Amino acid sequence: MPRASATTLENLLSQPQVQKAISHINPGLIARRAFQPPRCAVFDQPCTVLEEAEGFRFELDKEARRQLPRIIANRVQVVKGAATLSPNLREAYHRARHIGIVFSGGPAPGGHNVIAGLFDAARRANPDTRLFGFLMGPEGIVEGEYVEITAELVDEYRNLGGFTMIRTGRSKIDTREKMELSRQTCRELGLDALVIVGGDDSNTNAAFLAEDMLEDGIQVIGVPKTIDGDVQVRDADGRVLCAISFGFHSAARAFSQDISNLCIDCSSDRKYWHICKVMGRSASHLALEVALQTHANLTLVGEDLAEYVDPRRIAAAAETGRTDFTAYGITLRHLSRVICDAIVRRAAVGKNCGVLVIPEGVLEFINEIQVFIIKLSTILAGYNDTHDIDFHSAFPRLEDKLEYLRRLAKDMLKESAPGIWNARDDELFNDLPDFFQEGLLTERDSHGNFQFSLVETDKVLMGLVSDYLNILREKGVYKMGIERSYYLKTLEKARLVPDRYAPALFKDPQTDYLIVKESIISLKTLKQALVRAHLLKDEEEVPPAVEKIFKKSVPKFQTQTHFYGYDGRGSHPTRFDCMYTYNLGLTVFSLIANGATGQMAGIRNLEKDFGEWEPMGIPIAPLMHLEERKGKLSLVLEKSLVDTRAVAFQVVKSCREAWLAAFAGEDRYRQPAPILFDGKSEEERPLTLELNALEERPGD
Ligand code: FBP
Repeated sequence: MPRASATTLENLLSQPQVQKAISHINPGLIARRAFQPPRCAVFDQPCTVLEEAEGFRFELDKEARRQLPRIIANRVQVVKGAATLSPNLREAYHRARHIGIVFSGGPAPGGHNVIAGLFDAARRANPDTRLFGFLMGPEGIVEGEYVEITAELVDEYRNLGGFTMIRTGRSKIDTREKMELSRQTCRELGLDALVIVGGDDSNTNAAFLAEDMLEDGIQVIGVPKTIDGDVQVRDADGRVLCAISFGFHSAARAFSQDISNLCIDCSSDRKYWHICKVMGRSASHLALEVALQTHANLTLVGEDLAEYVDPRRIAAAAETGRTDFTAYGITLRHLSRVICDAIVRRAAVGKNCGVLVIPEGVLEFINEIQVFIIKLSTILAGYNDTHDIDFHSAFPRLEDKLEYLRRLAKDMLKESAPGIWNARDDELFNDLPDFFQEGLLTERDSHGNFQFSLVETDKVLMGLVSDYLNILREKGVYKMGIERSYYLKTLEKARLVPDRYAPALFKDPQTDYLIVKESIISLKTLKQALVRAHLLKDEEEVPPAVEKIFKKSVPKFQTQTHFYGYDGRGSHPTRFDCMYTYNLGLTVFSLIANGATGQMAGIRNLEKDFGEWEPMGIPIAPLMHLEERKGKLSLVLEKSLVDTRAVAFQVVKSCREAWLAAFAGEDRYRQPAPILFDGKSEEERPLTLELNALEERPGD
C-alpha cells in the first residue's frame, strides 16, 4: 500500500477525494438542507386570519382561573388563508416585528424547522422583521443571551436534527426575580412576541409568561415539543386537538431501527437477551411505538402494569372477608416474574435469547416505588423549605441521607403520630440495592420531576429477574428445549437408541422440543434417573452423548443492556417531523400576526393525509390543572399517558403472544426502514397515531 511521506502529505490532503472524505458536508446533509417541506394550503394564501372554532369545550380549573385570569378565556383558533385583509388587519399583519424564540428541555428532532417556518413566514409578511434566538434555554432570556437568526443561519439548519442552532436548557423562569429579568430582556430587545418550544412544563411556563407579559404588550406562544409524545391535547369531550408532540416520530424510529438490528443479531446467534431501556420520562408512548415498529419479543407498558390486578390475592382475601389493596397494581417482584415467565417459555423452544423493551418511566407505574418517590419528594421539599441549605448539599453521601431518613422514622416512633416516613418504609427502603436507593433520592429536576433517566431501572428489574431465574433453574423449571432432530442425531451417532433414553430424560418424549425432566438438574440427578430406568448400572458412567444433551438443556442467562434515549433525541427528523415542525413554525407566525397570546401552536388531523392538516391555536390555560410537584400542588399542563383502551395498545396486547414467539419457528420481527425525509420508503406518520385514529376502543 503506498504510504504518504511528510512532503507529499500536503499534496495528498489537497486532493479532491481526500477533501471529500474529511469534509463534514456530505450528500445527505446537502439534500436535507435543500428539502422544502410542503406547506398546508392555508399558508399558500397571501395572509392568514384566525377564526374561533366552535364546539370545543374545556373544564376550567378554579386555580387556573385565579392565576391566569387574562388568558383563561382563550378559545381554540383555526388558521384560515386570506387573499386580502382589511386595512387595519393588513397593517397589523405586515408590520415589522421583533420575535424571540427559545428551546426548552430536552432536544427533539424538528426544532430547527420550527425556526425555519417561523422565519420564512415572518420575512414573507415583512422582510424587516427580526428573529432572535435565546441561547441555552430559558436561562438565555433571564441572562439576556441571544443571537439574531439570519437567513444564512436558518439555511444551515433546515431539516436537521438537534437544537444546535441556539441550543437548549432545562432552566425555568420560576421566580419573581427571573420573571422580572426576562421581561427586562424582552423589553430591551423590543420584542413583540416570545415563542417557547417545549414540553408540558415549558408550555405551562409559556402560559404564565403570557399572563405576565400582557401588560408589556408581548405575546407568548408555545410549541408542543418532546420525544416522549406526552404532550397530546383533547378537549373535555375527548376531541383531539394535538395528537402528538413533535420529535416523537423521529426518536421512536431511531430507537426502533437500532432495536430491530438487535432483533436480527439476537435471532442470528441466539446467545443474548437484549434489555433495551427506552426513553420516556413517565409515559410509555415511545416503548409502545417501538413495539409496533419492531415486534420485539416483550415490551412493557407502564400504564398497563399500573392496571394489573392479582385475582388470586383478591380471592384469598375475599375468603377471609378482607380486601387486599396490594392486589391492585403490580409489584416489582411480580413484574420480574412476568419477565421470567417469558424467558422460560422461549428457552423451552430453544430460544434462550430475545429482545425486551423497558420504558424508562416504568417504575412510576409500580405502586410501591411510586409511593417511595412521592414520600421522598415531599421529604426533600420539606427539608429545602425549612433549611437554608438544600437537602443534597446538607447530605452529600448516600449514608448521610439514609441516616436522616432513619432519624425521621425514629422521631415518628417517639411522637407516636402518623408521619410520612415510618419504620416500615425505612426497612423496605434499606432492602433496596444501594444504587437504587441513590437513584430514588436523586435531585428532582428544575420542574420538580423525578429524573427517571438517572435511575438504572433496567438494572433493578434485571437483578430480580436473574435471581429468580436461578431459583427456577435449581427447581428444574428453566430449561433449554432440545430440538428433537438434534437429540436423535446425537444419540444415533453414539449408537444409542433414542427411544430407550427419551422416557427417562424428557417430560414428553413426543414433542418437537424436548424438555429435560424437572428432577434432572445436575449430572448426579441425571445418572440417578438413568439408573432408575435401568439404562445404567451404578458403577457405570453416563454416556457422553446423553451428558451432551443434558448440558445443552441447562441455559445460561446472558444479557446485554442498552439505553435508547439521547441518541434518538439527536437524530435527524423524519419526513413527518420535518413537515409537522415547519408548519408549526408557520402557524406560530399566524398566531403572532393575528394578535394571539397564551396559545400553543398545533396542527389537527395529523393522522390524516397532509391535505387535511389544520393549523390552529390551542389555549393553554384551560388545559391546566393542579399536580403535586416538589411536594407542593402546582398548576401545570397535564401529561398525556398511554390510553390502554385505545387501539394502538389493544393491538400490541393482542400481538403479545405472536411477538413473544415462544413457539418453534421464526420470530416475527419487523424491520423499519432507516429515517429519511423524502422518498416513498419513509412511513407517513407514527403507527400509534394511525391506529389510535381508528377510534374504536375495545374496552368501551
Ligand atoms: P423533554 O420532555 O424536555 O422533551 O425531555 C424528555 C427526555 O428526553 C426524557 O425522555 C428523559 O427522561 C429526559 O428528557 C432526560 O433528561 P436530561 O436531558 O435532563 O437527561
